[in-house]
Amino acid sequence: MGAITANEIGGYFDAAAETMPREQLAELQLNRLRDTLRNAYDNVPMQRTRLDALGIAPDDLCSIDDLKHLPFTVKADLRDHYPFGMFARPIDKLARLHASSGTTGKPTVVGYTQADLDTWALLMARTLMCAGARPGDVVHNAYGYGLFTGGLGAHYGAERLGAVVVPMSGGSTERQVALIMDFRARVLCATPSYALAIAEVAEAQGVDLRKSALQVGLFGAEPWSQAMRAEIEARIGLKAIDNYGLSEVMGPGVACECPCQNGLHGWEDHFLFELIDPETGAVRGQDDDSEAGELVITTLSKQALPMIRYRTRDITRLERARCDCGRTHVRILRITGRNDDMLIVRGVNVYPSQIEAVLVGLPRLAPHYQLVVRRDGKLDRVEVEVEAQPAVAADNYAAIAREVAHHIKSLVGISTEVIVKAPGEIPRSMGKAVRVRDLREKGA
Ligand code: DLL
Repeated sequence: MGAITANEIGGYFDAAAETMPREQLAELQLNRLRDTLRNAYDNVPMQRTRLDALGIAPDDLCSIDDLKHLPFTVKADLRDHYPFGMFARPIDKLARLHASSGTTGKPTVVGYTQADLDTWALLMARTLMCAGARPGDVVHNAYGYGLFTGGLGAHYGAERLGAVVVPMSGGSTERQVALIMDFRARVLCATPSYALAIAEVAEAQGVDLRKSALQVGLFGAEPWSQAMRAEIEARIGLKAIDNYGLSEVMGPGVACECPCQNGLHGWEDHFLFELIDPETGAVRGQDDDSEAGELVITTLSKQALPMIRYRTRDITRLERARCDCGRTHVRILRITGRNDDMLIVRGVNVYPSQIEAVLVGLPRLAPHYQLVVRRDGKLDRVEVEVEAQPAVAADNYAAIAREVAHHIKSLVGISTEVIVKAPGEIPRSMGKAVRVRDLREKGA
């Protein structure tokens, strides 16, 4: 893509908020944090019990720095108080519920008042504009609609921006390609893995998406590497923008890159971001932001589900220097992965995205892969299944596999068994891609 134009950078949805001087932002945050704590204390029995046990009253809060004395909230708290026990409003005061798929145990349920939905739409409109979308754009929304927050989150944000939203959801990929072309979509919202699946189907149909009207892609909901970004940008011919969020604190619209693509602006007038040491829970000071840690988020404006120091399990770094786009909010650097997805292979900690960074872009491989984790006695063993490009003869698969294993060993530092598969053999995702098949529990 070409150089960043002034128009791309200069587009603020909410200039006063996005470029607010830091001192003013700090004052706003403290006031909102007090209100949030009061809301949680008065209306969520579990939060009141926790704060009482620590001898903390909402009015004790003197500065944002006091945040570190507040207790963490974790995913298990939502499960333990399933379905509505963490809500600060009675169910008849809510306007919507969303829930995680809950692969293990009960799903986590999140609720919104109408005011929460309005804030969400506003922040998602801000996010879309930050990414480069503009009022009047056709926004092709391929995030899944339903209990997942991606589809409806992007939908209402696009409407609030004044864009024209095409509510596609995931699936019917051939139809997606046809409508992107026919409706002249300028913006594509999807998980990065699904964007790639759309590109692949388009190529198989002989459609060149690089000649479509698409210019901006808002991709998120799963970890993806810089290599994957380059691949998507080259194949679809758009600027691939990373956006981050999670249902427990809202959904998409928590943080988004601007066209500078150097970190995701976290909307600090509505959320507080901290980094902690995932082992000890100790807060990293602002001087240690360059060291990776677990992201902890506190909501500042949510009514139905105020979240105090929610441990996201997401590993990242923070950048506080001001961005060239003029926004003053902290930048969250690319999420390396989730703490739960970290593999420990012979003592080496590895995230799937590090392996992705090696695989994607290798000339004879397609950017589709899965990691299979097994246990050999006490040691974890990782098999890397990756697809060959269609032009590669099957006779070469074994030699390519040896070469790729060598690359992974030298760049990531772990020994893996690489299995090169024929085109189409790795399952394609319509939403969040399954990158790891963990067979350890099953004793395989
Ligand atoms: O994935 C919300 C979302 C929808 C974000 C659409 C962006 C776009 P959950 O299903 O609750 O919510 O999953 C949240 O997904 O804790 C991260 O582990 C991961 N995740 C989300 N965005 C990114 C990203 C939505 N840009 C969980 N990079 C989070 C890496 C991401 N991981």
